[in-house]
Amino acid sequence: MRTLGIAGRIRSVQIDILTLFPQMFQSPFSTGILNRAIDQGLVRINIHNIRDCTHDKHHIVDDYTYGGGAGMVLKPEPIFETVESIKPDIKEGVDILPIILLTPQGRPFSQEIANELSSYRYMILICGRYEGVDERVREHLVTDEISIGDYVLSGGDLAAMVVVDAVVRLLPGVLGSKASSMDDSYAAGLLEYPQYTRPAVFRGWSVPQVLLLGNHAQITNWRREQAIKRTLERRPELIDKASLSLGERQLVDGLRNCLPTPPPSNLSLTNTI
Ligand code: 6GU
Repeated sequence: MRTLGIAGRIRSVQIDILTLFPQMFQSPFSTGILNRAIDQGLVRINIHNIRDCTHDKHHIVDDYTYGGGAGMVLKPEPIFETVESIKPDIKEGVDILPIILLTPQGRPFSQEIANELSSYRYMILICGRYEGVDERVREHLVTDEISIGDYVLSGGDLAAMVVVDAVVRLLPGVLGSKASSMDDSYAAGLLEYPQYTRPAVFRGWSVPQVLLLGNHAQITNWRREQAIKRTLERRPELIDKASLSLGERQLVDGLRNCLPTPPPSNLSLTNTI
């Protein structure tokens, strides 16, 4: 589904987030680009406290794990009920509504998944917690599971914020055209080239001459070459998937032959400054 309506008018996107810690979302969603996107009505974000859909006196959301073992498990009822309370709000596309569980067991989040999600008008994000969520939520409620990397967080909340940030900045009208065209270079699968601002000489360190001469073709070439070199040095696994011209492929082959062998990964955090 496209987010652009008839005559290219921008339609807003609605994201509903289920969490046990609604207060965590306040600051990230009230600053910067996300805040502006919300103010401009380009995205509507509703935060739901899962605890509000409990019916017992103590508002219990978790329970012991069947079969024994450490850690509590999120109960299914409040999660199902919260999602069911949101659905009537969603007029069209309820049949293709993504309901995403944020969990370390999910598929690894990427720019590609952010692009894919940015084409939906509605989505529901469920923040799991690392001890676990009742498996029936996975089996009978969610349509997708996402992880933001191979490390363990105490809950899916921070992961949901990461996903929302990456998706919202792709929505039409959220970034100015300048910033979004910069994104194209990332979409090409390369790391960003080095950037400089004034002064031209800082503590004796000069900005590369090519950037000061104003020859735009040369600057474009230099930046592209720097982006390729940097990607090859830091993320060689990205290079094969990047969209490169024939000439650029030849440059890569040349660089591969003269690059020093990378240090063992346990040394890669040290630098030479
Ligand atoms: Cl989505 N949740 C948790 N708890 N830990 C994570 C994660 C998600 N992604 C990476 N680590």
